[in-house]
Amino acid sequence: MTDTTTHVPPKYAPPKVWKWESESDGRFAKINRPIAGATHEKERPVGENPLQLYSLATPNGVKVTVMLEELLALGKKDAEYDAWLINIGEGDQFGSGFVAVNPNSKIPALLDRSTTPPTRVFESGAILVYLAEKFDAFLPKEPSARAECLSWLFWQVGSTPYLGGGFGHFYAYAPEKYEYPINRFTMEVKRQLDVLDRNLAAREFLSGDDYTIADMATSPWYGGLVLHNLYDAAEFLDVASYTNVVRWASAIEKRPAVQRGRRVNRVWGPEEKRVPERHSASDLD
Ligand SMILES: N[C@@H](CCC(=O)N[C@@H](CS)C(=O)NCC(=O)O)C(=O)O
Repeated sequence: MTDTTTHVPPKYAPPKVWKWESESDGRFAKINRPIAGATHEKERPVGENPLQLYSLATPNGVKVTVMLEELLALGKKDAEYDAWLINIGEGDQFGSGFVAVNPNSKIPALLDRSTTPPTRVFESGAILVYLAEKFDAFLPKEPSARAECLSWLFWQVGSTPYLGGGFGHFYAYAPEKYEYPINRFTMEVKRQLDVLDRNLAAREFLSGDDYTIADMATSPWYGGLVLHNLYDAAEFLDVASYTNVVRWASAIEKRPAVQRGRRVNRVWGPEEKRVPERHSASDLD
């Protein structure tokens, strides 16, 4: 990302060695920590299905529940899953059982019990690739098409932290509004939207004619921005001007599996759209 700095912020002089002020304010102050590892002993629940998902219906979580619902819609019966709620606001991601599946303490995390020994997968991009390979779906096999799909998948994984952790944090969540970081991350997010918009001008989906894991990873974030006023920023970012992104996100959102996946592990919004845990298809029917 290009640095557009022209001045040094006047007030804060970093100390020689940074110290953890656990009393700091801000929306995530209670869960942000400078150390990894579990904070408490807590067993991880395990259900009957081959796949055990530990998650929450944030955009990163929805990527995986959409993929699982898409696989089930294709008739891949072994993609049946239990989706357990990890409430990150309450610190569930720091329980010992969860940390054993994801040492990075972030949702989503997957445990595949159909392998011996069970396979743990963390990082949403890695989970999507694992499921795509296991079920032979939504990731092209031909090397050039596969490279294009993985390029867009990795683009999402590398780019979106500037949207969420950068723009979203400073524009929507930071206790005070600072022009410098908001300008910096707005510039980058608008550039990312333009990258997507130009790509989607010539293609139906991110990597070509087919809907793939690259679209599943990217649409919950940038679709949220252009269709659902994510971070209350639709007007500020002029999202309607990215017409190809709007067209692509709207088409994806109409898919029944996407509608289903978005409800899993959701504990906010309209009551009828909340499915805190999912253990069988009937939880969503
Ligand atoms: N790169 C990770 C990011 C996952 C992530 O940031 N998850 C957030 C929720 S969207 C989380 O669990 N945050 C809890 C925390 O940071 O303590 C992925 O793609 O899986």
